[in-house]
Amino acid sequence: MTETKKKGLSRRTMLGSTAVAVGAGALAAHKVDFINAAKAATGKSEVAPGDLDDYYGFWSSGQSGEMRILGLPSMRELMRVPVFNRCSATGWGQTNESIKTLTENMLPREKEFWKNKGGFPLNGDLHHPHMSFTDGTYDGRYIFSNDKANTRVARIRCDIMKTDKIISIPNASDIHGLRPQKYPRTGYVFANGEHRVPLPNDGSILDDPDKYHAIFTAIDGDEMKVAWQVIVDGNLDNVDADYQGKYAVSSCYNSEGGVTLAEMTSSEQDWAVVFDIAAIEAGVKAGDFKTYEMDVPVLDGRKGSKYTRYIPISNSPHGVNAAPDGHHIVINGKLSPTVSVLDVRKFPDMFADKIKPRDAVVAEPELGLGPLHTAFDNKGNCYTTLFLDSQVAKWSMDLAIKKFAGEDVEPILHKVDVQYQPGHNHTSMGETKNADGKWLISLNKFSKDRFINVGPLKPENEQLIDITGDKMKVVHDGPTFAEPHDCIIVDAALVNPLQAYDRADPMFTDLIEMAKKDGVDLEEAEHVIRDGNKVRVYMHSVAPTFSLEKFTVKQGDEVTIILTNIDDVDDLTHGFTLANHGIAFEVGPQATASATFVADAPGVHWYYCQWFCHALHMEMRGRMLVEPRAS
Ligand code: RUQ
Ligand code: CUA
Repeated sequence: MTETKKKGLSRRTMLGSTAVAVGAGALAAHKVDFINAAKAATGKSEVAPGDLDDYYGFWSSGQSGEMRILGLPSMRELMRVPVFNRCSATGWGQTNESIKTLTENMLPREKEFWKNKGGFPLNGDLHHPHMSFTDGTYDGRYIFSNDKANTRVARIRCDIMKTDKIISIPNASDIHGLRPQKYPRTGYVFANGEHRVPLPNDGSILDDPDKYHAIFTAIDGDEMKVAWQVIVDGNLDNVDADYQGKYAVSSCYNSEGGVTLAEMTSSEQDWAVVFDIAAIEAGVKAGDFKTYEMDVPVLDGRKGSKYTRYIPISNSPHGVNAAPDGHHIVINGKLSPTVSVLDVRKFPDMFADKIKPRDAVVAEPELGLGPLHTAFDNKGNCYTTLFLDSQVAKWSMDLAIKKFAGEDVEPILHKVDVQYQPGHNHTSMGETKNADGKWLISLNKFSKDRFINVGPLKPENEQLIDITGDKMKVVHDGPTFAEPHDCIIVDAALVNPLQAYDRADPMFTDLIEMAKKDGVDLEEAEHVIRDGNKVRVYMHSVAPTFSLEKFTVKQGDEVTIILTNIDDVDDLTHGFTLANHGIAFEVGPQATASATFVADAPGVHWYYCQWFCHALHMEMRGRMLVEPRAS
């Protein structure tokens, strides 16, 4: 573990042993109960108060724009990580540091577009959170996720569970499917531009859908820069990568090239598109591309291209899921009751034109109505959500392949009812080579009658299913707010977040630079620096005080508050709320955060700490005195 974690005094210990000394007695008695409570003799999914979960669940939140962290198997919601949304609690979208993350990689046209609309989009539609991989399994570095609403991809650091990069994807429209490269490492993050738009989309082409394109993007996950893009036929939906690091596969609907629902679903046949990564990289090297926005190489991967192959699949396939056996990729039929299984070992021959694309299909079991996504255990079994049937089907990969080859066998092993209409599902470690076959989550789009009525807008329902036996067993209902499309379930041992920030964290680099120029040391800070009508107020927090009890500015000054939390105890977060100015942000132990505003209103304005930190938390406050403008 890190230095900080070792040296940091545990707040649990602090509250348990030295509570009186820090004046938090009442708080302590309450919290001590949590320590090492004996495991109650309950069902496997129940985690007794004080006991810890075995897995981290990283949950998307759809149109809420954030990522959520759950503990499994308890299904307790542990944290919300703001990404594409604004967050009133943490100040995400308001601190200078978060605004930098939200805006630094916008495209020039977006900067122009958002200039008079607050500077950046306030919403997001986060569908697919996936962890970075090394050698086919999770490595605990990052979570990557898409924003379908504003064509962006974000990266969340797993050491601090904060978003550190957001990039806009040029040339594409509405990033939907997203998956990291599994081998040798991430590496690339593959992102599907779902909707077809003109290229360039600058108004020169409008109601001429024949000239619209969907774009497949490979992002360099270390640099968070677009590496290359490929034009495809049809609309891209979901994507996954193989376990060899050679191919990515996307589901691709609307082979018709239509723009209305009737047009898009008229053909009986769509595709899985396979991208040959080495061939594309060679194409980039050889200069076989055009550029549109941002000098990103855009290769032509439409039908007939050497960079892609189009495998015919029944109408409108949806989820793409690589099995932990390393060889099979399942394409989920959606409008067809079947899933199609591709064998990646056939891809080299397919690209060499020795076999037809369709020959890469090695199984196509009929599972039920509306197959959307498939998850896997460690015994060769697959679990597919059936949206229309409101069921999960468990089936055997091996038997499905045998049946496709003509043997008289039944691949479906069991079906379980879920409540209701599942979209994604996910097994513990199931998108890695270390699938462990313990838990399955079914993310159901409707909860209907499962909970007491909360008005016309209902929660969704996420069900935990025990898959250790022959038959699946639903063991828990978990209501959620809009709209966890997708999740991953990660062995808790692989994720090791810090207890406090490292003062050398790159997040603070700009602030350290600024303080240096002002001749201020952030940790010692109690300084008000005037620079024309710009005022920089440096202070620190140590429970239960701010180092500045008051500061004075003039009406009309542009004020920047720079707050450093010098407390070094875990779970000792402070906050800064400036009353009647819309300013509020979190500052974690050993962190610095800043926010800038104009002091327009003469008078006395209190600032206070809004994160409960101490028995005297309510007293942690100070005054901003604003002198009226001389008239
Ligand atoms: S997709 S319900 Cu946005 Cu993940 Cu399949
Ligand atoms: Cu500091 Cu509450």
